[in-house]
Amino acid sequence: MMRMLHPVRQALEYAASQLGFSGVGVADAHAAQDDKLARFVEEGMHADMEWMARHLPARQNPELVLPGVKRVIMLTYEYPRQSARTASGSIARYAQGEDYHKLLTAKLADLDETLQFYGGAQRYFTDSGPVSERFFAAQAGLGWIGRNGLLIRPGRGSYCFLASILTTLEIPVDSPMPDRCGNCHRCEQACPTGALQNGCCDARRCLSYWTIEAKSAMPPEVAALQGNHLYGCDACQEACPWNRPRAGHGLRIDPHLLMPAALQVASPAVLGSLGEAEFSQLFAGSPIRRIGVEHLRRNTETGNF
Ligand code: B12
Ligand code: SF4
Ligand code: SF4
Repeated sequence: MMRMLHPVRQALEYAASQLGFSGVGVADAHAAQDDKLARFVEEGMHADMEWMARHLPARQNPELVLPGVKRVIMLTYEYPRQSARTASGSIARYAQGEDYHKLLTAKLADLDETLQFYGGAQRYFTDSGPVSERFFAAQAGLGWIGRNGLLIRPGRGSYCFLASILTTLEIPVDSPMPDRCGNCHRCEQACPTGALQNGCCDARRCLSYWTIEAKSAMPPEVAALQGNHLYGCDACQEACPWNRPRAGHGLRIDPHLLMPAALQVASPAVLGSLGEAEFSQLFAGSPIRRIGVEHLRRNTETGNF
């Protein structure tokens, strides 16, 4: 029997796929959230990302973000699966090409227009908004949250961005799927710094935090474990059997997200000696530009390439 789609859902799915999104799910904006995020902040696992404490009330109550909100539409967008290990050391897959914040925000604006046509008021975000994206993606049936803390999709794995649209439209919701990590603990075992515990990543130990977000210098005990991680870390994703080589086969990867040749050949020594102007030129349009030349230099000094 043919599945009858709600008209807004049908329009949304069509527009999202035209824009290159690989998945769409809908969650109840008022779905009960647990206290993991509050505990994360209380215990100081957010390190110096003080905006996480500021965002807490809004994350726990989407009504504060968009009055009258009914649904959170969650979207996935694929990023390259192949390793971004180059002469430069290891760069997290998501960050090898253009900045996804800009790329996806423009696409979300298009989807907002589609939803306005149906009478909806929307707010949309990717990463930087006060929305628990992994929680809502799991609620929207797009996957489950693995022991590495990431959203994992059967057959597709975790190499994707998440984006969210809060809407006042009452679209039918999807159902969450069961956790399929089973007895596997490979991500925890593969984490170079032991940052993963009880399905949560403690930013105070995470290389992604220290090489991207941290304002202060990496402590020596973490630096000793940095290895060749120049920017971000994918170790807990690389270890995951759901990211096996054929996962996501046939899914389109946006060419804007691939690493430019100039970065492929730059060694850590070269990157560590860049001046402001050269840094801005090499990383124009890249998410790496946000950390600034000083932080990149620090990463080249503490790592082992
Ligand atoms: C802060 C942040 C970080 C910090 C802190 C990491 C962390 N512990 O979350 C740092 C800088 C370290 C980081 C690193 C990375 N990040 Co980050 N990060 C975020 C951000 C902005 C907030 C995450 C957050 O609030 N964490 C705190 C935890 C406690 O809350 P949570 O994520 O909402 O997840 C909890 C709940 O969902 C709850 N939960 C789980 N299941 C269930 C079920 C039910 C029923 C309930 C009630 C609750 C519940 O438990 C979860 C885990 O504790 C999100 C974007 C966003 N706005 O959500 C991106 C985001 C999570 N990051 C992302 C990525 C890609 C990464 C990296 C892989 C980047 C890299 N390669 O270097 C690493 C991976 C590290 C890891 N294993 O988590 C993606 C994840 C995509 C995906 N497939 O899941 C996101 C969604 C950004 C995006 N828009 O694409 N990140
Ligand atoms: S990103 Fe790296 S350091 Fe952070 S939890 Fe994953 S494996 Fe550990
Ligand atoms: S490595 Fe294993 S435990 Fe970790 S997220 Fe993947 S399936 Fe789950």
